[in-house]
Amino acid sequence: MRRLLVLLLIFALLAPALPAKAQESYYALSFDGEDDKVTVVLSNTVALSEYTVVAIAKYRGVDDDWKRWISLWDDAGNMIMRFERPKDTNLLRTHYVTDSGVPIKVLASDLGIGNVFIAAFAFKSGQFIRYGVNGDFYEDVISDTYQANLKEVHVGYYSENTLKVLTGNIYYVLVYSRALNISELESIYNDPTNPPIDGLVLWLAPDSVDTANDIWQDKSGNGNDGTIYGATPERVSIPRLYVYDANTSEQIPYMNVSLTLIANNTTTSLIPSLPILPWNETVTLNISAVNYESRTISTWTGVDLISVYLAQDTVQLSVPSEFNYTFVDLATLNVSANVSLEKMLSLFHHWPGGSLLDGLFRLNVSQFIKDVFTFDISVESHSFSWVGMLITGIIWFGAELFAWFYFKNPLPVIALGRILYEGMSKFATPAFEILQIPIAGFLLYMGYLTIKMMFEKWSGER
Ligand SMILES: [Ca+2]
Repeated sequence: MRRLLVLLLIFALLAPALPAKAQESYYALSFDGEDDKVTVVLSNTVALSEYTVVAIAKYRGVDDDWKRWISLWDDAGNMIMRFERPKDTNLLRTHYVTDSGVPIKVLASDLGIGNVFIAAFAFKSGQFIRYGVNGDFYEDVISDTYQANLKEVHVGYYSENTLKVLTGNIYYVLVYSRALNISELESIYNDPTNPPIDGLVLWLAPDSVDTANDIWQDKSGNGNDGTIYGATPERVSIPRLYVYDANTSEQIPYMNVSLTLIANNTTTSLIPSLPILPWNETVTLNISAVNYESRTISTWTGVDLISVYLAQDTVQLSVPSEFNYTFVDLATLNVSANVSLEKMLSLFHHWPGGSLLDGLFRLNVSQFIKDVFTFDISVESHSFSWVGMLITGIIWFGAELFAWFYFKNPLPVIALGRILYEGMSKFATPAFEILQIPIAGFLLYMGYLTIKMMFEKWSGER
């Protein structure tokens, strides 16, 4: 009996974790640019001397009409604020009413067609406005005052008389009866699924579209549901995207991450904290982050979770442009980028002439040649010991293999070998210290063998 209870207990603990949670039913509201709209009439009028409006949307096209796609209205039928796209542009602007007029604030000058963006505008009477797009938020001090009684929020259009319907999609709307601070706006950008709830008046989200009843349900708890007139719910997939540092496994903040969808030779940017994707399709995504190498992945959008590990940018060594190779990427050679190149190369400076090795090892060939020809042999030849010669030889050999391995082409290798040969002969010929002659001979023979091997490989004899 006790054993059965223990089994039941184990099962009860495990059971909730066993079935994979299916993605919610997410919908985007698509507006046709003509007569589609979603109207929210507040269950209770809200007195505002400050407020915040946040929306996630996308322009599907540009047209020659002004599109006032979110607007707040008071109980006397006057506009309080609006988001709009001026005709023939990708601009995002806000008009907000004050006692001294209706100032305009440009939030973004080019949002691009098809890019999903998050827009925010906050007003506090007589104090400031805060605004921004996609995680970058700003504050302006203002002296304008205004107080209103919020009654209606129009989503996708302006007013019954002047529709000005968006050609695009709206995914998400928040309205607050207070001016959120910048860190709160950032927190919404980093996780739109958990916005601050203090002062929240309206919250329309992709998981609150009631397609059966044409209602966009309000998740704020205030019962301010929107009524859908004509706007088409389009099913979308919204997996969670987590982007990690490949070395530390720590999550990279969304503020530093860029996400783009690649389809039909076009790229559109998405919000990494809320990747709104086509429903149940296989898509190609590019994920990049500041100081990380980007990755392109292909994934089915029906998954709950996409985890991506990004490698930190590696040390990049420049080689002369005449080789037509811009970068040698250490990561390609599986050289750990954690080794401090500076520290390693500084060791060479213990030997006279070590700066030559330094330049050589960085593949800074032009600096190397300069060093070679400006090296004052009469002063330094005796102190340029055979140890330095030997190290130079080893590095010569290593550099040639290195170049061969990377370029898979003998030309840069031969060029490098030639440069090294010239450099070595500069030291070997005028300095008649007895040890330097056989060492120089050995190095030249080794270089000859290396280049011969490259030729054989090139001609297919190896
Ligand atoms: Ca319509």
